[in-house]
Amino acid sequence: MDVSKVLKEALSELEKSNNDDSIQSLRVKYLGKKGLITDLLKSLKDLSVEDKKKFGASVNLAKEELLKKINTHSLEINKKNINEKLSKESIDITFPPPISQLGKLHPISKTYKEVIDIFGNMGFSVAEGPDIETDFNNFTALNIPEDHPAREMQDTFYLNEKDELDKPFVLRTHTSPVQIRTMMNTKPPIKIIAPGRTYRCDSDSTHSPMFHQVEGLLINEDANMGHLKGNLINFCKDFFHINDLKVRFRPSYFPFTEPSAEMDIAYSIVDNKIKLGEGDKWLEILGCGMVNPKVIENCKMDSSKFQGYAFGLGLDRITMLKHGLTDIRSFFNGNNNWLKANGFSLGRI
Ligand code: FA5
Repeated sequence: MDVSKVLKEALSELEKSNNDDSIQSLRVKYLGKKGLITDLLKSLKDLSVEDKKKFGASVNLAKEELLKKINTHSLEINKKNINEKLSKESIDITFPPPISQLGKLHPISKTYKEVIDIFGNMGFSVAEGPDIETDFNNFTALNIPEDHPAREMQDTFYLNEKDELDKPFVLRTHTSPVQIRTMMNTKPPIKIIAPGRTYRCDSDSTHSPMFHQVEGLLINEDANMGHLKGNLINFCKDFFHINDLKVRFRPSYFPFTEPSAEMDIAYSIVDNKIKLGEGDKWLEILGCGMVNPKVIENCKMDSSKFQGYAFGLGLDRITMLKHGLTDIRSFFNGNNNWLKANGFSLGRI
């Protein structure tokens, strides 16, 4: 039988095969157990030694060539078919997803944005500080020396690593260390807010080990308590959307402000729900005061020339109040159904 004729036929059939199945059938037809080329090899046994050598070599060459061509053709066809499939299946990443699959904005993210917008409109810019702080920035520079009872009230998490003063790093207990960082690095006038994560060893329905605060700091030559109160009252009216919001400032104590106060907003319970802004009950939302001259001096500024005010408010708490949410832990347990029910549509921010 003519080997080159069989090979020619096989190669021409291969040329026309355009999918895996037809290539596989061709392989069986020529190289399978009962294939045409295999038959040629089987016929060797009837030949003389001399012919066996010659014919055997030519059949083996044909077999090798066909096998090689089948493999190359198969790879090419696969590549071509995949590319065709991909071009048909291409995804338009600019195409909006169905409304039902849109994500929701977390209530705290919404508060974050609103707080920045409202204070931004009052001329405050945003400053940032790290979650892992030095003992000096978080406590000492804020006039909370070692063994001061105020450290007890803000018990927190310490790292094994130590800072350059040989004190362990601490997860910041409030955003107030951003006051120190800003005063150390900026010349007055200073007018910043610093929103961010904070940490304490607390956990119940109104206290979370990780929560959020926003710090405010204003330093110039003539700031006074009246400016502080005015700005905070305006903020609350804007944030809670209540024009005649009833508030009060209650004397308090923070080592880093003097005098210090806490701001409460009035509320009442109507039909088992909190009604904000009026009534005879009070909810604390923030701490504030005039920056203690000792803190100004700790930051290498002249306290006989510069003065200012600071405040720190709990973002999680005002979010709960505004949206009637009762358990702070629900913010952080990653429950997607909760977020679907309590999050905000991205179109409405
Ligand atoms: C402070 O943290 C002061 N640094 C605030 C301050 C800044 C006063 C500048 C004066 C000048 P306080 O510990 O009260 O203060 O916390 C402020 C607010 O953080 C609280 O009113 C509350 O809303 C919130 N807060 C405190 N602990 C938690 C907690 N574990 N979980 C959720 N919110 C908390």
